[in-house]
Amino acid sequence: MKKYHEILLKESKDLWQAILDHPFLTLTAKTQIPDSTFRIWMQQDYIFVREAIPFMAVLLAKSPLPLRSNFIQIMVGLEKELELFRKNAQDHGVILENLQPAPICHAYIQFLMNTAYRQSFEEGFTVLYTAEKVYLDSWMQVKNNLKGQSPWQEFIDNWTSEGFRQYVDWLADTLDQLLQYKPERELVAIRDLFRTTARYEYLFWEMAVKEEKWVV
Ligand code: MP5
Repeated sequence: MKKYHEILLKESKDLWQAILDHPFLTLTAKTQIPDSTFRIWMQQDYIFVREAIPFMAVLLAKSPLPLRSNFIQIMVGLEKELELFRKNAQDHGVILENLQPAPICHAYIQFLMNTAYRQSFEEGFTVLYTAEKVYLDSWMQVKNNLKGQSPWQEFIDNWTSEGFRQYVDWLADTLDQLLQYKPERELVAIRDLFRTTARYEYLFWEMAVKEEKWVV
């Protein structure tokens, strides 16, 4: 079986390295990330995870029968993850009520929903795989370079757990199966979605570090 996920990753090596080298991750690993920066990420990622649930629901509606139960489990996992955000928000005095998505978070969510609603299941699944793979690799990068004790340890643990790694491995295998026998025309669209998703992921870290806001 052709390992499409490896081909996609190889083609975007430059972009992947830029994500892993992003100051948000290097500063978090050095425990030098300003609290204000991490809080912005937390608030925006809370919105992102919350809105990932309807994204998954649309994918579930389009999914082949054998994958339905996986999507149900994924959605339950997201609800638990929101709980992790709420607990840490309370511990660190971060407000999660009445949040507004910053421009990049807003655009990324629109992109997720648009892909899920308007494009094929395989295309939506590609976006899902890419986003989860970025989080696994990004937080592994933090974990592997961590100096001392992080105040944000629970987030590091969440996306570097054995369970999360197995989930991302499953996404990679399933993506490979879904893409077998696809015509070249569709693979072009898949490549484009993979890269666009990774680019949004880069900008998501950037948004937190630069404190990106709507201008007016
Ligand atoms: C994920 C996330 C991982 N939480 N935020 C962004 C911007 N990208 C990817 O998704 P999940 O569902 O939290 O594992």
